[in-house]
Amino acid sequence: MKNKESSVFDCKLISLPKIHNTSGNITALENITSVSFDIKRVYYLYDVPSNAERGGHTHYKLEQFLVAASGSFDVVLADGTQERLVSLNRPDRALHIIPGIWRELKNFSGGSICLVLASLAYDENDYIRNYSDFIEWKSQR
Ligand code: T46
Repeated sequence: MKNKESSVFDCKLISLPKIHNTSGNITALENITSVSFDIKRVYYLYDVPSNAERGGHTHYKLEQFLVAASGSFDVVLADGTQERLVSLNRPDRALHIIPGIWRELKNFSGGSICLVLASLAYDENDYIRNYSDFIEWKSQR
């Protein structure tokens, strides 16, 4: 599927493996077995004020797994036609965001951490940060 044609419903919630122990749990993620793309970059959002909003952009090529490693937050996905709200609140669940999807992150709980596994190195040229530009680009199918 071309990124211009991607839909919010192509973004899936993925159950991550959890090794349970009475003294605490472990989730280990490896390329291929748990993540459907090669992980080229890991970053995380933290110390986010509860009234702050992150995101507000789309990516031409980047794929990501978003995980609430701690706490919770909401992700609003848009594809130019439909919107979808996904709440993340478990470290053993990931939201797979495919290319060509607008995302906004909000309602961060205190102490929350948004862990991101990404398929590419950072490249500002991979972003569309203006919503009107995004809508125009999506409409050029
Ligand atoms: C996404 C959400 C969930 C870098 O220099 N390297 C990096 O790897 C990243 C991610 C950011 N930056 C710089 C670029 C900006 O000057 O850090 C600054 C803040 O980045 P941005 O405004 O893109 O942050 P968010 O939280 O809005 O978005 C980030 C990711 O950029 C994005 O891919 O999906 O987290």
